[in-house]
Amino acid sequence: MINYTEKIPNNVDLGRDRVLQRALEHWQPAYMGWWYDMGPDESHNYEVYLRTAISVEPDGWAQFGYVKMPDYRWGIFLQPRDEKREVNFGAHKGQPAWQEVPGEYRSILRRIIVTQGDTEPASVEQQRMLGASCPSMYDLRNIFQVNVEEGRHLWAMVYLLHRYFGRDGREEAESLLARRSGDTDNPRILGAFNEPTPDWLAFYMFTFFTDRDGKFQLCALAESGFDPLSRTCRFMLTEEAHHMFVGETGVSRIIQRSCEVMKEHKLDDPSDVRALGVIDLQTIQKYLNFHYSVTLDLYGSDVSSNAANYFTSGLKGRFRETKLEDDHVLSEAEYPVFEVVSGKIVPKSVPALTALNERLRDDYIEEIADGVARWQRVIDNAGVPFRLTLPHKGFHREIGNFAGHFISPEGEVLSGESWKKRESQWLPTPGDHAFVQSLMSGRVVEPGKFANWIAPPARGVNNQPLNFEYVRFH
Ligand code: BYC
Repeated sequence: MINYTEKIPNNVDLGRDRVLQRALEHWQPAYMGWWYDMGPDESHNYEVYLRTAISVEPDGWAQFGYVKMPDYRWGIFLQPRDEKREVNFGAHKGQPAWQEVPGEYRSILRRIIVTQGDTEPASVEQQRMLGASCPSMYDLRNIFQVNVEEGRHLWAMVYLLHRYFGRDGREEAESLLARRSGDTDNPRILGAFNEPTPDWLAFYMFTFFTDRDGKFQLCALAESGFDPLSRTCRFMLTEEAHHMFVGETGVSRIIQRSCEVMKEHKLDDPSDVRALGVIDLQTIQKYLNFHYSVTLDLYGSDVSSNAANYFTSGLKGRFRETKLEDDHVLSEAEYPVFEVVSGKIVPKSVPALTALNERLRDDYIEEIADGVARWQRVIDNAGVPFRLTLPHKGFHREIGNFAGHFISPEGEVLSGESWKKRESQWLPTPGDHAFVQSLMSGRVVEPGKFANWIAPPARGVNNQPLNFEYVRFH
C-alpha cells in the first residue's frame, strides 16, 4: 500500500481524504504508466537538477536538487484560502465564493477543467523526442523542468476532478491519460496541442506563445467563483512564468547567435547565413507566424455563447477581472470584433459578454507584442537591419471569424490562389523544417558547451555556473 501523503506533497489534507486517496490509487499508477510511455524519451534513469514544489510557502515552492524524473514528487497545491473571497463577476456577483461545485454548473465547469487539463499532458507528448537533439545540458534540464511541471499541472486538474466530480470526474481523469497529441482516433481537445513540436526552435516558440495562452487562460480561471479552481490556478501560475522564460530567452539566444554570425561575416542573404550553421532571421519569422496564429486559435471563436455562459455563471472571468473598473456583469457593454465582409476586414460592435474570447485574445496580443519588441532589440543592438513583425490577427486562422478566409500577414484579404502562391514565404516549408532539423541532428551535452546555432544564456539555473552538470546520464 502506497503512502500517498509521503509520496505526494500536498496542502489538501490528502492523508485524511479517503475518497481522494481511493481515486488516486487507480489513477497514480496509470499516470506513471503514461509518463513511462509518453514522457521524455529515454530519460527515466537520468538524474536531473530540478526544482520541486513541496509547499506553497516562499521557501517551499522551489526546492532544487537531483531527481530521476519518474521519482519526481508531483504534488497537489492550492493557494491558501481567503475566507472572505466572493464571486466577483456575473450573475452571482457578491455571493461567497463556492467551496463545492454549484449543481447547475457541474457539467460546464467539468468541461473547462477537462479542457485545461488536457493541454498539460499533450505538451509533454509533443516535446518527448527533443532530448535527443538538445543544444546544451542547460537546455535539456530546462525542457525536463517544463515537462515535470506540465505533469504537475495535470495533477492539479485531476485533483479537482477526483475531489469534486465523483464518478464522472474519475472517468474524465482516465480519459486525460488516454488521448494522445496528434492521434487521428483519439486526439487532444484543442488544435495547437495536436501539432508536432519537431525541433528546438518550435519548442521555444511554443513555450513563448502557447504557454502564454496557458498563462492568460489560467489568469481567467484564477478569477473563478469556484474557489478550489481559482486557488489551484493561482499556484500553477507561479510555475508558468518559468516556461515562458525558457521560450523567450531560447528564441532570443537563437536570434543573438544568428546576428553575431551575420555581423562577423558581414552577410545577410539567408542562404549564406544558413551555410554558416545558424538559423536565418527569415525562418525565425516564419516560425513566429506559425506559432502565433495557431495559438490565437486557442482562444476560441470571436463571438461565443459558451464564453458568455462561463462568465455569467461566475466560472471564468476576464484577465485581471477584479482590477477592471466596470460593473463586472457586462449586461450593456459592447466590444469590437472583426469580420470579413466583401473582401474587406471590418470592425463590428457586439455585446461584450459574447466577445470575451476575443477580449482575452487581445490582452494576450498586447503582452506578446512586448516580447517580440524585446527580441527586436537584440537584432537592433547587433546593428542588423531586419524587422520581426507580428502578423495580422486574421492571418492563418482556423477558428473564429477569420476561419475559411485567406489573410496575408499585412491584413489583406486574398484569394485562395494568391495565398497558395505566397504561403511558403510566410509559413515554414518542409524545406525550412528540414534545414532547422539538420542543425539539430545530435545532442550537445558536455557541461558548458552550446550548439553553434544558439548563444549561451546570461546565467545558469539557481545561480549555478553555465558549466554545471545539470543532467547526470549514468
Ligand atoms: N481547437 O465557443 P467556442 C495551457 C471548440 S493552454 C479545437 O469558440 P469556447 C498550456 C470548442 O471546444 C490553455 N476546438 O469556444 C499551454 C467548442 O466545441 P463544441 C488551456 C476548439 O468554448 C502550453 C467549439 O469549438 N486552457 O494551459 O468559448 C503547455 C466552439 O467553441 C478550439 C483553456 O483553454 C481549438 N483551438 O472557448 C501546457 C481554458 N477552440 O462546444 C498547457 C479552458 C474552440 O462545439 N478552456 N474549440 O463541442 C476554455 O475556456 C474554452 O474551452 C476555450 C474555447 C477558450 C478553449
